[in-house]
Amino acid sequence: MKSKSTQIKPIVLITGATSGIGQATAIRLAKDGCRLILAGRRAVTLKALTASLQTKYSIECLAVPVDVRNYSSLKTVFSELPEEWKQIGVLINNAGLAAGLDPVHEGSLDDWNQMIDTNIKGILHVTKLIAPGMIERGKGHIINIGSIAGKEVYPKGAVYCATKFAVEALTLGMRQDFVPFGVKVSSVCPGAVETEFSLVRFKGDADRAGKIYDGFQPLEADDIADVIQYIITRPAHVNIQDVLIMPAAQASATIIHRK
Ligand code: NDP
Ligand code: 8X3
Repeated sequence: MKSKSTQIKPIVLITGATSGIGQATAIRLAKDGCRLILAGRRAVTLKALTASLQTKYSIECLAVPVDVRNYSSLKTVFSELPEEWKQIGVLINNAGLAAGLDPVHEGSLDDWNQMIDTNIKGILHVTKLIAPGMIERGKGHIINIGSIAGKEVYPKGAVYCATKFAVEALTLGMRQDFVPFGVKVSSVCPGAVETEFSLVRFKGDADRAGKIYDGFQPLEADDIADVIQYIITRPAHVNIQDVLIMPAAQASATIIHRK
């Protein structure tokens, strides 16, 4: 039977491509022959990934070492892209993090600023720079990585959850703003995925991070890459608006069945 998926090979910009979901998505889309722009702060990791994807999959791939919190450096980097890289067809707003797990009265201002500036303002910064080209061309797709934490709040996670609730609102708002211009907007909202996420949240405490995934099988970054690939290969008239994807053993933000 003929597949209904669209065989497009767009230029795809992935933020947060140095690890986890972003990296898995880069690999998945490289296998599909997409041209990739990979962004993240760790320049060495980014360049190594870019080189390996170019060699392994014979694709064109550009490393863009940048911090999504810094609007002016993003503006410079994207305005200086070589002409042949400017027509970005798909933007995957994935860069994000949780910092700390504390009740609000014990939370750290630095953690709050980092989460708010990365998870909310980072998406806005990148979208503000990339969406106008899509609008001008009447075509494009933006995928925001939300979370179960953007649908349910859990104890000690108020600020991280607030940033992911904001991602939910931004996705809906962008969808409304961009629908007249033929630009699709989707969100993918995972439950627990085993990546560097918990190690970052607990500031390098590997024991504490590992315990998050004890006794059940979490999602893998590849599971999320699968969903992203599915979303961006739908026919032009289809927009997958929101996907909530959970480990089989996780029923809600707080209910995980551990053996
Ligand atoms: P990882 O920690 O493995 O990856 C996070 C990525 O974000 C890294 O590539 C990191 O790159 C990048 N990043 C963080 N801060 C910045 C910044 N200021 N500027 C640019 N890049 C940045 O975690 P995940 O892959 O799990 O996380 C990806 C997304 O998925 C996040 O938005 C997260 O909130 C979300 N998510 C994760 C879940 C999970 O359980 N793991 C579940 C639900 C959602 P670098 O350090 O090089 O800058
Ligand atoms: C990441 C999932 O539940 O740790 O967004 O917040 S959770």
